[in-house]
Amino acid sequence: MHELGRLEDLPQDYRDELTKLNLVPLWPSLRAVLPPKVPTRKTKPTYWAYKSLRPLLMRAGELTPMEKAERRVLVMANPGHGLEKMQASAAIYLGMQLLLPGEWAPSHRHTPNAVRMIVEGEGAWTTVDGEKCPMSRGDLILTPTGLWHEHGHDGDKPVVWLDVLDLPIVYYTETSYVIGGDRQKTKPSRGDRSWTRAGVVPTPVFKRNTKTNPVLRYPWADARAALQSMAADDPALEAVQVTYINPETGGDAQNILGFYALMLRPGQSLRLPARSPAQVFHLIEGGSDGVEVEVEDTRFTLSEADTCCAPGYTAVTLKNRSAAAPAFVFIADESPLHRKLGVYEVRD
Ligand code: 1HN
Repeated sequence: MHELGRLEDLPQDYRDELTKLNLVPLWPSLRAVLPPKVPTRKTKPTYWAYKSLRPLLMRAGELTPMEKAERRVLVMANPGHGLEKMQASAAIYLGMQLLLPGEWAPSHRHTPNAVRMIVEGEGAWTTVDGEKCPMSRGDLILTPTGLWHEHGHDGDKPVVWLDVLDLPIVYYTETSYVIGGDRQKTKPSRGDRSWTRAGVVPTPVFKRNTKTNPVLRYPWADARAALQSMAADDPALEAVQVTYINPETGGDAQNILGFYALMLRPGQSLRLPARSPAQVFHLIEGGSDGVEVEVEDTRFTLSEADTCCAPGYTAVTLKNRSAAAPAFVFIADESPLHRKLGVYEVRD
């Protein structure tokens, strides 16, 4: 592709006239917005060590009371986008949230979709749309768009979770807003009781709901058990992975971001082919040596509770450095969004 004319090639009076009329010549910027073959990605491979982040989060617990925070979160920002943008990738927001014993994060609802991956502690809960969801390490709790949610904590030690939201893309489309509310009345669990045992549901069969995902909490014990039986049943299976789905539709659990749990066998190395969506990796459980993540010429070693991200259109290789123990990785990506936009690609 040949070089196009530059802005500087145009006479100043012409450029001034265009600016006055809110006009811009396309050709000086065409290659920037439409680069050949591979998109320009601001998303840089970035790593957040829990060991470094945790003390700062605990300090936030001393420095800022809940009334002054509403949500006490340290945002995990990708420097490629600029830290102030609070983005891990084009569509993914990541943050670590702290709730101390007895604290309460007030009820609100908003347009971005959120999930929480519980990292540490017991005794906290999130009430989503009136359903009280207990939080334990590795559980995935959904707060889909528009649903009321609040967090509380009846335990005696700090609770920390990873928030994953589609906030950047919702904000970009100028559709991001929040509504504050009162403490929710809790109702008996719906999704949790109705859906965690595959193939059987309470009698009489509850009302079908094809609009929203009926599952709000995916217990880690169940996802982990599924991975272990998959690995045991088929020793030749390379990618021992489950997708968090909406059981009503069989589709993704959420509209914009996709969520998965991957088991790496002891010593296993797994190459994930280059695909268009950016991805986030969070180590739920690993052996003592951690999981190595290789993204082009960048390499991170994830210890338990560490998180990293990779841009789209790049292959990622994961290696479980433990020869003795399996490793369990939580993955979030932009696949549902890319499929809906029609831009989803696997490159190799
Ligand atoms: C939010 O509502 C929560 O409810 C956490 O815990 C993080 C980041 C941006 C916007 C809304 C929560 C958030 C958030």
